[in-house]
Amino acid sequence: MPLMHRLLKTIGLLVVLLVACLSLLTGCQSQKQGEPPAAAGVAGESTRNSGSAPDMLTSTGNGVEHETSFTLDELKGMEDSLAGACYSAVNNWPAKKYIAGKGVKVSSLLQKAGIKEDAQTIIFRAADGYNASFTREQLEEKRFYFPNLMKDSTEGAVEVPLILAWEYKDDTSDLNEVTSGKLRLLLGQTGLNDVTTAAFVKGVTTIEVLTDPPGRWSTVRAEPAPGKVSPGTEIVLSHPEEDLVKIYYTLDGSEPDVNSLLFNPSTSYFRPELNKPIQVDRTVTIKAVVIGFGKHNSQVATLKYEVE
Ligand SMILES: Nc1nc2c(c(=O)[nH]1)N[C@H]1C(S)=C(S)[C@@H](COP(=O)(O)O)O[C@H]1N2
Ligand SMILES: [Mo]
Repeated sequence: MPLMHRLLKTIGLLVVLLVACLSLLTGCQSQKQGEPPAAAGVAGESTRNSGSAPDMLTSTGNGVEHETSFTLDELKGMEDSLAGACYSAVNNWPAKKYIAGKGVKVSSLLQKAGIKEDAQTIIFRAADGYNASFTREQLEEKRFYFPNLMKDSTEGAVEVPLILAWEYKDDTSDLNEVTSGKLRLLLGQTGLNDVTTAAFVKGVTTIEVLTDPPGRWSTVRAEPAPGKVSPGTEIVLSHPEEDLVKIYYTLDGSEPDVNSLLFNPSTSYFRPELNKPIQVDRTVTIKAVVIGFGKHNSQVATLKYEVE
């Protein structure tokens, strides 16, 4: 029956169109990892980036088989490697925010450059001299978008890839609002307390991949030193590079990690008053670890305070 046939075809087409429209409207959460981003935002680009030399992104260093350089247009053409996602982030103020962005997956770029098995340190360098350094583990570990970051809940967490984004927007979780800009590194959080914004390098020009060992953050310092203390003693944890690292600790004897209590939510130059001493009223063991981009986690310090 040709009429029936045509009717079914029309309905089928309508359904496809409807699904396409819906997926555009719902933005971030519906966009699957690895799915090429929709074309929204591309239109305004020629006016925003007019005149300047083509942006190049170079992957180099003794940790790759061959140096690779790509123009922005070449990056945009890597259809199998594109991704669009929302990112949750916490900064050193400390404030929380969302960033939506579209770009190319860092893992794909490193593959194209032939990242070596013994590559250990990856540095993202920007034109202004700013850079962010990662251990290989930090680059490859699972990172998430926490849609309920503002409610301090991990509910609905979505794993998101590291990308170099050419379209993005701060303070939104709506992928439809992104606009063109210089290549920016976007990454997810390993936990709700993971302070990541310093690693959101703007204007990335070079990815340097090195076989050099990244080293390990030194162990946390504690003042007063562990031992017998009077009730109400305030323990201050510190680190020689305290503005580059976060100190996480537990009071229940468990191993500290990025999901533990955060001793220094602020850097020393923002709101140091938020980095509160730990008051000890009864015998307690503080276990503390130092975590920061570019080096392996410190050894865990086990600090036992006996209250007499
Ligand atoms: N190229 C470059 N990228 C950079 C920085 C910088 O100084 N230069 N500052 C970083 C820091 S410390 C933060 S907190 C964020 C600030 O991003 P925002 O301006 O979008 O808030 O960018 C990061 N990326
Ligand atoms: Mo920052």
